[in-house]
Amino acid sequence: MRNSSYLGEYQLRQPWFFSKLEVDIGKERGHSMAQVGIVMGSDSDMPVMAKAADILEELGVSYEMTIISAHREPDVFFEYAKSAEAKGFKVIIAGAGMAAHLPGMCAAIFPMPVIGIPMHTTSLGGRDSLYSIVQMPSGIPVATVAINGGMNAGLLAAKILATSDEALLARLKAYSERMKEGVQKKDARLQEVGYQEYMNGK
Ligand code: RP5
Repeated sequence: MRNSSYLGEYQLRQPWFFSKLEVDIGKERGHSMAQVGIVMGSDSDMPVMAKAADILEELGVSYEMTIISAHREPDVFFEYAKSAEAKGFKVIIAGAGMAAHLPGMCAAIFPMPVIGIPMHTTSLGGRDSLYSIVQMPSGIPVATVAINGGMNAGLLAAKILATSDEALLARLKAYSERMKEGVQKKDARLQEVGYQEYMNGK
């Protein structure tokens, strides 16, 4: 079973006026609520946001993925942000590009951590998104990852949750160990064959 919410994986376009009802139905059926809300400003952000979902799946963290444009549908956005705590989210990962207000506005409303992912853009190379997300005023923090940093956003969300979840912490440590072994394997091959054959074999 995948770890997305019981309402279905890669949940696109959620009618938020149903969300309270869904939370109640979920509780009655004994389903666990998604711990992480993944929200993006457009489906053009999906390839980057999918990387956050992928690592959460690998680590066994439940999430719910949604497309909501803070600019094009502000009413839907406000409903999402206002109901996020009641839905059981502990962290929101919000990705957006250009004048990227979605993460900051999530942080203005949602009382728990918000992680922002600035999207790469064609006109300004993602600096527009980065500055829009990282330059938050005092009092409203957004933990901003690198431009297109979907995977690190997912990992950071898992690490936040791991502060109160020992099993998840163990899975994160095992993940780090696998990463280390991967690098060591590469170096062992480099030492064995030299850089020229290493490059040819890639
Ligand atoms: C932002 O505008 C989205 O997050 C996206 O990165 C950018 C462009 O959106 P589309 O025109 O591709 O829908 O709100």
